[in-house]
Amino acid sequence: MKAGRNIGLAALVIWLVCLILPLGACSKTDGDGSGFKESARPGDRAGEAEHKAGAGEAGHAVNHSSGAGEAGADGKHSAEAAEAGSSNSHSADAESAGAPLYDVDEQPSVVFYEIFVRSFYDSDGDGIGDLRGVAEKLDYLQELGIGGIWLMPILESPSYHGYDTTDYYAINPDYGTLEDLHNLLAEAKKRDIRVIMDLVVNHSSSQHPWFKEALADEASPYRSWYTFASEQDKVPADGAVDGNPWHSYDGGRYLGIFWSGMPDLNFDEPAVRKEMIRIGQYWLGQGLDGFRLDAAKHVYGDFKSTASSPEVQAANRAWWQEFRQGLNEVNPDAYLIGEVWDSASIIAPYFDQALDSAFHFDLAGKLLGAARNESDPDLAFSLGRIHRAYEQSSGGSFLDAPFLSNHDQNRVMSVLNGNINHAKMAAALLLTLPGTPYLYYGEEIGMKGVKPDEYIREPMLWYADPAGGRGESRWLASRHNREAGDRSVESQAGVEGSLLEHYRMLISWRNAEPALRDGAIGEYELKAVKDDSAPSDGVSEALSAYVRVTREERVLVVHNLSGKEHKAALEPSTFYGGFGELAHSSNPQASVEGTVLTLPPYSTVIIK
Ligand SMILES: [Ca+2]
Ligand SMILES: [Ca+2]
Repeated sequence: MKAGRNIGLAALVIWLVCLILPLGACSKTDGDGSGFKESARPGDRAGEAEHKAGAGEAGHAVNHSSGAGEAGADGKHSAEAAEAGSSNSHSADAESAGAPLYDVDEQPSVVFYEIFVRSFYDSDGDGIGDLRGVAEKLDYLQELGIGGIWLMPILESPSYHGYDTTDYYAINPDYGTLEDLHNLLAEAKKRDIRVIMDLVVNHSSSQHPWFKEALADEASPYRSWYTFASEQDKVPADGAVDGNPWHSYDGGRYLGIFWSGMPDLNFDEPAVRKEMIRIGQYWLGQGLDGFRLDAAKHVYGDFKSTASSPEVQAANRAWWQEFRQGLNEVNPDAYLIGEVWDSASIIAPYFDQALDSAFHFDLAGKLLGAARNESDPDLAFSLGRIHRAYEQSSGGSFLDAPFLSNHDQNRVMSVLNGNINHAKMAAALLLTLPGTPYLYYGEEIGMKGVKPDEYIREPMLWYADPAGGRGESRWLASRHNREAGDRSVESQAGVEGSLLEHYRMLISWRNAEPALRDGAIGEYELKAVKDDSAPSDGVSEALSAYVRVTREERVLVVHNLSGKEHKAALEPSTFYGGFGELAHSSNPQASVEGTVLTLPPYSTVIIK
């Protein structure tokens, strides 16, 4: 059932080359016979290839692609296969066998919400957000339509952010107790909200007893848990993260690629691997649903010159596979999402029996750029290509994880210069894509934030009054959101046209439409409107259209990213058939009359 399982070697090579080339190098607009225009994903390209080869019949393309898809990513093969009639799963066969209508790799999803606990909601009035506070705001998250929460680090740590752990078995007392976590997990479960937390295994805190012992005593069993060098040793100095990765102490140097306070753990030491698996098992045992794995590619990727080498990547993958296997003993359904801040070709191997999901960093910039430039990012083509790679690597079980920004990046509303229309369109793109979309707390109310890091992690604004109110965190004086005004939950909840209500609406569409929630992405070409009174010069670049498709259903998503009204003709797709029923619309002025779609400025529609 999986596309391209029998992919030809030549096609694989071309596909890999395309994957590492800059976007656009293999763009469908090239039309240069590279074969990529017809590269087959079930449900899109194959249908077109067939159509071109003259073998397509209306209503007959459904599920053809499995045959064409198996012929490989090389469109020429697909076309030949179709022309030769060798496509082996005609819809009639499929129907008689009770097979699905569309042969696609679904990505069952919920919308996740990233929370910096210190900034979210304070339950006990000490000014610091805490776990009881998160529990108190579960109703808010449920009303938003959220199905999962990612808690940034909650384990014991001396820093405000918590990415340097001093006790992997203890809750940070600022945030509460183990009982408070149990309470949060129980309340979340009642609302069908999953909870994962950050787990930081690449490094510990320099204050962790392991490291203190290793530093103090060269004979300590913990010495081999870290990496030491003498001042004279010749060691690579090109840290994978900016800055010198070696830190001097009075006995020599130690490796810490992020910061002197975060010494890297040595995963060639079997005791480290064993301990990290034990820690993962312990927290699953407490009821967590999985982990967000910090710095997943830096476990072995310590130096710039070697971090992307096949050897280092293979070592990373082997470690995460071992971790996954260990967790399976406690909960085979545990959800693992990794921070692999790299291109799709580096990410793909992590899906091989290791991670379930990985954040799509490249896509974040692309979505924000599309909203800002009011220009179609051609998502179906580029995502289709990447998802095929993930599908192969994972055997079909991967989940993409699109997002706009997170705790390491400037906030969406700042990147978009405060333009609420652009923020709405960025959200509309994000929330109509395959995979589990991740929101960053405060994004839904348009909070701003620019680095340094503290100031992209400012207290959540619950109240319109700049003086704040019960539960609002006071651990940091806001720099970018001081004047709450209309940038708060209180001022936007229930207010038509607010960013918060826009997010709620989009998530409610997603939760209501299986194709929008769980479907793969497919291409769809809008056509120019044929109208003698207004001779058309083609479809506007501001219109972005794609199909979302499960095995049983499909919907058409169309965005108008610009401030001008646009029209387009909806002609039946060879593969997906016709679309004509307006199921959801962000603007009541949007319409489908006959085959003519009219989209008001900055609007999104879902058409069946
Ligand atoms: Ca508190
Ligand atoms: Ca490392």
